Amino acid sequence: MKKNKLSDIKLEQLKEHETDNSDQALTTNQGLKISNNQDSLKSGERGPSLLEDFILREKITHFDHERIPERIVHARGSGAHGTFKINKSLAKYTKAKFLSEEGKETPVFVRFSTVAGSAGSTDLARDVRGFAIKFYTEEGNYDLVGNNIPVFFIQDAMKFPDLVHAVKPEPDNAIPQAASAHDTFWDFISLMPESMHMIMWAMSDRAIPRSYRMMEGFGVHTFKFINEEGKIHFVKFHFKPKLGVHSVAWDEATKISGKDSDFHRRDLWEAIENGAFPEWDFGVQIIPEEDEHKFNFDLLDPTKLIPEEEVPVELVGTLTLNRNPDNFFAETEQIAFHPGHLVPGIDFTNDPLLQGRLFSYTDTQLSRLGSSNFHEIPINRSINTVHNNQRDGHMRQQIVKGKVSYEPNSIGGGCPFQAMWKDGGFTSQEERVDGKKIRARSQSFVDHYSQAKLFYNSQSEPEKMHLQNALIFELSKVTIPAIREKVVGQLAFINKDLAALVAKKVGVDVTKLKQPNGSIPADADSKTLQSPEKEPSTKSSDALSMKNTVKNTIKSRVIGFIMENGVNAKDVNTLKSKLEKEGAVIQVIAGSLAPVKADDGTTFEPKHSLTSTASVCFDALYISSGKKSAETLLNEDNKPGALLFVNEAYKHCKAIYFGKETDEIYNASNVKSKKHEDPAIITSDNNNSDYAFIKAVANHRVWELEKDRNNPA
Ligand code: HDD
Repeated sequence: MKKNKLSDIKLEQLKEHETDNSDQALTTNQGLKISNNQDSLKSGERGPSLLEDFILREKITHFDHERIPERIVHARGSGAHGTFKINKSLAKYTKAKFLSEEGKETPVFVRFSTVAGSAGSTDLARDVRGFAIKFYTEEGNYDLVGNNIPVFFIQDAMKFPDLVHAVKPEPDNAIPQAASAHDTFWDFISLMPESMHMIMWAMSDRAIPRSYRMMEGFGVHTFKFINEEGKIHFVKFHFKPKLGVHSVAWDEATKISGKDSDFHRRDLWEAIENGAFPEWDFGVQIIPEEDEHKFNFDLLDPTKLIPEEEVPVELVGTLTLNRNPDNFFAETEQIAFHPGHLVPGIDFTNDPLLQGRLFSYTDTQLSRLGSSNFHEIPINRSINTVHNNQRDGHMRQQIVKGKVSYEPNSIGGGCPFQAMWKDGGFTSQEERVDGKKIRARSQSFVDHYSQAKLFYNSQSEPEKMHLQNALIFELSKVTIPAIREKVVGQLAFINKDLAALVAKKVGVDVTKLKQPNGSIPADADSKTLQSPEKEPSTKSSDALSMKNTVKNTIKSRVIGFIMENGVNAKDVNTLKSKLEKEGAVIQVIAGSLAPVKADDGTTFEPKHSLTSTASVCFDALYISSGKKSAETLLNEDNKPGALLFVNEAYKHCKAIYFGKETDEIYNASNVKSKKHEDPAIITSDNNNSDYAFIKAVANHRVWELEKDRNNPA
């Protein structure tokens, strides 16, 4: 990594706090060397411990206080350091230096998260993912606290505690963990029509990503850019992963949760350790101030996105993650984000969800991190020195010299002094606010289904099927029939076929369906459930379907090479080096962890045995060439494991490459595709089979063939 100056400053700042224990004696917190860390101080060998044992007391006391409250939402997460580079200046729109000086690199820390689960919950929950970025700019910290979904469930922060209470484990028995598939969540949703757009996203494949590295990031709200002249543009922030947007199947997600519940955390960590640095293109949708009311929705409404067909995303920067944290707690856990951490040139809007967030984030850090001095924790410190008159408080670190802690002052020569706008002083954007004090929702926010329709209409057939199945799964866990009915009633406003399909599976009689407004349609077949609501201005948007994502790389994809003794070393090594050249990660899987003896006397070291892992943990499989290897994989010991691998990978539409002389495995498996007809099933007699395999892995999955392969694995 080529370090620029700002990255160096952040690195040095963190380094000051690093401790290396190599060659060091154990000490107490006071620096006293400890000679015995095994036994407490006792009155006689078999006697009681002594209160005066300050070493034992210190150790136990510190241990007793190790835990801090987990985040009320987004408790489960993983983070990494990196850089943000602006490739095309945005000076026309914003005076923010990190966005306006072309080529400038800014150090960042990014934390990804799930929302509902506890800190120890599975990574593969069906959930929204947090995508929070702290930019350590020379003008102070700028935080973009976004998600992998561009809209939100609710329009006003007033409803946030209700939403979170509804999705979290139910209060009487604390069930279920990290899941929205339960009564209280769907009860709330059924009564909140504004949530339906986000529900479409949350039930789509976006909620079960293959990797944090393969998700989009969105600022969600509309923000304001202000340039040197004080001119305003509205802006939406986007991050598009260079590896494309990819997901797993729900069946895989549930199995990965059992096999490796740290799947996303491990994936991010290993990719960075292996030098496969995750990258995103940074893009903006810019709307001139005078166009604020040009849309058929309100820009302040966080349940709406701006279709890329209406305002294209201009790609202007690159986000790269290139360094794992040294200490999870010190960095990933203690990082404190806040949408109100701004720099000059960026301001918020009157979006009522964002306005409420501006209060919540500092407030939560006070109980989570325990002190108003949380900004002094190394990961939270800005790279420019903080100068102000705030003082004292728990765990104060800064030693501010002199007598003065007030302003104005003459004793301190008037310092620290106020900075003018032209000198980088932040000024809130002047805006005429002239209205009645009112506790109400704007009429311009009353359109709850049009963009839900846009999203559903934009999905490919397999994506629609996944979304339907997700709704069926979730609603089938709802025990109260009236809630299921109400949700189906909501779905009917989006798409009558979707509603009818879900209704059938969750035992809802559409003829008796209550409409959200409480009326029961007189002659209610699925046709009469059609919504009278507004139609979306854009009918379908390519950007909303993962079908149209990047599919030209196999970088960092994990490919399992299944093999046993007698494997064809030449074939394995040739394919391995071709795949590695493209950036893929190869892991050998065998009947046991014993080295595999190849046909030429060389050996391969298995990373896994057939029983220690499962196909759900891999992107693609190679059934390694070699008759003897194939026969051994089908012996009594290995057969169930080997076939389960192949059958599950097939069911999940992954690329499988049958090497030479492995026909027996092909024939014994559930693979029904005719040779050469299925782009994901490669056999050694395919034309240019190695290349065909690379192409199939890059395609991620053949979801369009999924319907035909729901055979038992
Ligand atoms: Fe929030 C954490 C994203 C609405 C209150 N939020 C949190 C995190 C992310 C988001 C990514 C985790 C940050 C981290 O990794 O530490 N939140 C969002 C988005 C929202 C949103 C994209 C809507 C567009 N949030 C929202 C509202 C409120 C909060 C309306 C309250 C009124 N969010 C919080 C919080 C959290 C938080 C309670 C918990 C831990 C934390 O802040 O530091 O303050």
